Amino acid sequence: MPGLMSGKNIVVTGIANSRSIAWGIAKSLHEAGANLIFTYRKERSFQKLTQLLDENGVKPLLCVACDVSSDESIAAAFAEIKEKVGVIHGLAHSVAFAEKDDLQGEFVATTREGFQLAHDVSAYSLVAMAREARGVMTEGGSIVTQSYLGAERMVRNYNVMGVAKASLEASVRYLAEDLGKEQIRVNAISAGPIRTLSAKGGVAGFNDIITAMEEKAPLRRNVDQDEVGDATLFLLSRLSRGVTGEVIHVDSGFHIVG
Ligand code: NDP
Ligand code: KAL
Repeated sequence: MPGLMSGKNIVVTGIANSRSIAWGIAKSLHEAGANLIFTYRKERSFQKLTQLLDENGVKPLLCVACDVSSDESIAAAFAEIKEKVGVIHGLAHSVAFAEKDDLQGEFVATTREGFQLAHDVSAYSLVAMAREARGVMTEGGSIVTQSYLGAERMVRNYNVMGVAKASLEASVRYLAEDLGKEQIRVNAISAGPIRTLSAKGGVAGFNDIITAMEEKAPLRRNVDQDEVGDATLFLLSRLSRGVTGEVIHVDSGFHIVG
C-alpha cells in the first residue's frame, strides 16, 4: 500500500541476512513509504544489511549498532536515533537467542545461565527497548515483536525459548497498558516456522514442523517472510490504530487445529 507509512520513521532490528523475518518487515515498510532506521549486532550482519539495502535501492535514515543484551548499547543507539532522526513512530523487535544446547533434549536440563540468557535477549530486550523508544515516540507509535506458538504450547525442542516467548507475550500486555496512555501500541506476531539462520541453528524437529504445516494447517502450506512482513506492517500502521496488547498468528491457521 504505497503512501500508508509516508512520513513515518520506523526502527527495524534483527536483520542477519535476506532470509531474516526482519528483512521481510523492512521490504513491506519500504514499499509503504516508511523511512527506515536499522539496528544490528554483528559486523557481519551490518555488511549483509548494507548489501541488501544497496541491491534493493533502499536508502536508510540511519544504521546503528545495538546489542540488546546491554542497557548501555540500547541507550546509546536510541540517543543517536534521537539526535539524528528526532521522532520515531514505530519499532519492529525481531531478535531472539538461546544456546544451542538448550534447544534440544529435555527442558528440565536447562541451566540457570541458559535460562537467563534466553530470557534476557529474547524477552527483556523488548522491555528495555520499549522504555528507550518511548522517549522518542513523542507523536504516539507502535511496537511489534515476533513470537512463536511454543509460547502457548509445548513444542518439542523449543524448550527454554518457549518459556522466553511466554514471557515476551506477557510483556506485550503489560507494556501495552503502560504505553497506551501515550498512544503507543504494543503487539506481537506469532509466526509459523520459516527457514532463517536462527531456524537453521535450531536442531531436529524443524523439518517435521514444516511438514505438519502442509498436512494440518487450514491453508495447507507454510508462511513466508513477506506474509509476516505485511502483517507487521499492518500492526505498525494506522490501519491497526485500535489494536494493542494483541498476538496475531500468521501461521496458516495452524494454532486453531486440535
Ligand atoms: P534471524 O537469525 O534471521 O534473526 C535473528 C536476529 O537476532 C539476528 O539478526 C541477530 O543479529 C539478532 N540477535 C541475536 N542476539 C542479539 C543481541 N544480543 N543483540 C542484537 N541482536 C541480536 O532469525 P529470524 O528472522 O527467524 O528471527 C527473528 C525473530 O523471529 C526472533 O524473535 C524469532 O524467535 C522469531 N520467530 C522466528 C520464527 C522462524 O520460524 N524463523 C518463527 C516465529 C518467531 P546478529 O546475528 O547480528 O547477532
Ligand atoms: C521447534 C522449533 C525448531 C527449532 C528449535 C529452536 C529454535 C529456536 C530459535 C532461537 C532464536 C535459535 C537460536 O538462538 C540459534 C542460536 O543458538 C545459534 N544461531 C546463531 O547464533 C545465528 C548465527 C544467529 C543469527 O541467530 C541468532 N538467533 O542470533 C522452532 C521452529 C519451528 C520455529 C522457530 C525457528 C522459532 C524461532 O523463535 O526462531
